[in-house]
Amino acid sequence: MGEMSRYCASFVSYLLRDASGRAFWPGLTLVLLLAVTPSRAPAFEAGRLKSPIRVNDLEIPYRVFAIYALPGEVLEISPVDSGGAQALAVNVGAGGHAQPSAAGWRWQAPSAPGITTVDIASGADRIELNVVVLIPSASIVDQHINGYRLGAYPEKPLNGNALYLPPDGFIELTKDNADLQLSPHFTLSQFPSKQSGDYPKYLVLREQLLLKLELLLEQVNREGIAADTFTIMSGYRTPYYNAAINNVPYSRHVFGGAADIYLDVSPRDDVMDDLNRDGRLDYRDAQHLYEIADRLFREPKLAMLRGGLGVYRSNAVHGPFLHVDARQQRARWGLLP
Ligand SMILES: [Ca+2]
Ligand SMILES: [Ca+2]
Repeated sequence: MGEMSRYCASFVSYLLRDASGRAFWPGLTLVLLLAVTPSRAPAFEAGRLKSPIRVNDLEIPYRVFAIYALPGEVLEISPVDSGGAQALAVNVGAGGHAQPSAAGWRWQAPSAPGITTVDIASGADRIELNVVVLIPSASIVDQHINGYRLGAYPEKPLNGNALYLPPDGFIELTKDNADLQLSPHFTLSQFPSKQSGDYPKYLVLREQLLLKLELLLEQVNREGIAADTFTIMSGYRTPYYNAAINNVPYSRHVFGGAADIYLDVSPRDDVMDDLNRDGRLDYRDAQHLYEIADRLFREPKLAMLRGGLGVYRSNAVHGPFLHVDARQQRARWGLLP
């Protein structure tokens, strides 16, 4: 027995017996209480602002968030509650410029691709806005950017919907920026296409997808499942990789608007946890996640994020998972409960 366990054993024995060696009931009660009190995971911290800010049309309720801009693009940054430019103090970030506008600030992105952090103070809130300045699509040569294979986007958008237009620009993912925080609980490293190939990698992401994932993660925690992120089994897919796995060309994954996710905390073993606590790991656990998501995105105030949800069972190469996407219209498919 080690020094520490000897000490613990004699401490327990001291609590259980009084000086004359008889049972000591208050001590026994204390030992029992310590034994049955579950150890608590730290409470989930959603990372929300007291008052959200708006960047163009996007409402951002988080203290850290990434948005995407082309070189030199101008963004309108304003408080959601009134107050205009006076309500926000904007530290423009390397290479950025800002000037007051009617609603808040007009911020102009640097002319070179890269990442610049705009620090914004709004009352007692501090917001870290990570602006990723994209590599313009004009850099695509023969379906590659900088040697990374993209493949070809469909030439015409699906049903004329602008959400299905080829991207204007791409995020450059390097070893150095992989830990970039996209939102309070997700980093850039979780989203690239799963194809082989070294850094730099290139991808696109839609801000609405990160808003959806954050809202769902918060709700999952509210319903008693402690988790600080989802595992992103598949986030962005290049058209090349998407075709290689025989998926439909207009998949939301190739437009950066979809993620196939599962929750893997206990045990952390690269597959979904037994979320419905029936002692089995199967598609019903993906259905459990679906039910939380579907209930959440039915809320009228989240109508903009109702989008797509699909439930998938396990197969030879993956466990059960939930597909989440940020298309505009509601779509539900797969093994629905
Ligand atoms: Ca697991
Ligand atoms: Ca289960």
